[in-house]
Amino acid sequence: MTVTPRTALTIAGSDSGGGAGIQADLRTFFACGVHGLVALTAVTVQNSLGVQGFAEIDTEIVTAQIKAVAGDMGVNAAKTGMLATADIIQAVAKTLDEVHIGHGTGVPFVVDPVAASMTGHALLREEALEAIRTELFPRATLITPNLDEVRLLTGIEVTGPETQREAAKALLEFGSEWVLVKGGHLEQVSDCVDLLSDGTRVIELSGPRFHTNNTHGGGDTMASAITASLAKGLDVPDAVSEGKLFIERCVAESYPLGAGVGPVSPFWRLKD
Ligand code: PXL
Repeated sequence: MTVTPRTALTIAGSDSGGGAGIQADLRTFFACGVHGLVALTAVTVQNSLGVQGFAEIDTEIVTAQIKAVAGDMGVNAAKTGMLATADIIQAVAKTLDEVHIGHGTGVPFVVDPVAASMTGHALLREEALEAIRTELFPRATLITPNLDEVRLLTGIEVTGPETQREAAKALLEFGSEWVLVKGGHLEQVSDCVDLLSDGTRVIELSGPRFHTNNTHGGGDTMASAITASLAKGLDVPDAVSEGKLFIERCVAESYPLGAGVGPVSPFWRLKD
C-alpha cells in the first residue's frame, strides 16, 4: 500500500496569475512531497502587471475549511499568507487554538505577514496589521517578514546587518518562537543574507543573489518550502536552511510570463 504523505495547510488567498498565493503554496508542497490542504481567505484578480482587486471569503467559510481538514485529515504543519481583514485574522487565530495548531501544540505554524503584492497593491486592509501582530505572532513557530513588512510592523528600516538584528529582536517581542528577517530586498548587498533568530540563537543564512525580474511568489514559495520541511519533522533551523536552498533554485529557474513580473518556479524539483 502507498504511504500517506505528511500534510501541510495553507491559509491564504488565490492568485489568478498562478504564481503567488495558494497556487505557489500548493505547487511547492507538491514539489516537496507533502499533501497540501487549503483554507482560502480571498480571491485576487491579478496578472503579471499587478492586482486589480480582491474579494474576501466569508469568515465562517474560512474557519470551516480549517476545521474540516484538521478534524478529518490531520495537519502536520500550517502557514498563513494573505489574510485580507482583521476579522479573518481573529477568526483564524481562534480556530487554530481549537484545532491545536501553533506554538506550544506540537504542530508548527508559519506566519508570512503578507501586506502587499510586489507591485505595491494592498492585500491586507490597514487595520489588520495590528491583528497580525497581536493575534498571529504569539501563536507562530516562525514569522517570515521581508524588509517592507519589517518596516510596516516595527518602523525599522533595515539597511544592513546591524539593523537586521535590531529588527529581529523587535519582532520577537511580539511573541513568535522564531523570526526570519529576509534580506532579499536589500539590493545594495551582493549576497542575499537572511537572519534567523529565537532570541538566543542568531543564525545568518547567506546565499547568492540572482538578477532576474521574475520573482513573483518568491516569499510564498520560501515560506511554503519551510512549512513542508516542518511538516516532515525538521526543526526550524534545518527547515529554514532547506527552504532557502529550495527558493534559490526556484528563483534561478523562474520564467517570463506576461508583460510584467514572471513567477519563481519549483518545476526543477520534479525534473531532478
Ligand atoms: O506574494 C504575496 C502574495 C500572497 N498571496 C496572494 C498574492 C500575493 C502577491 O501578489 O497575490 C494571493
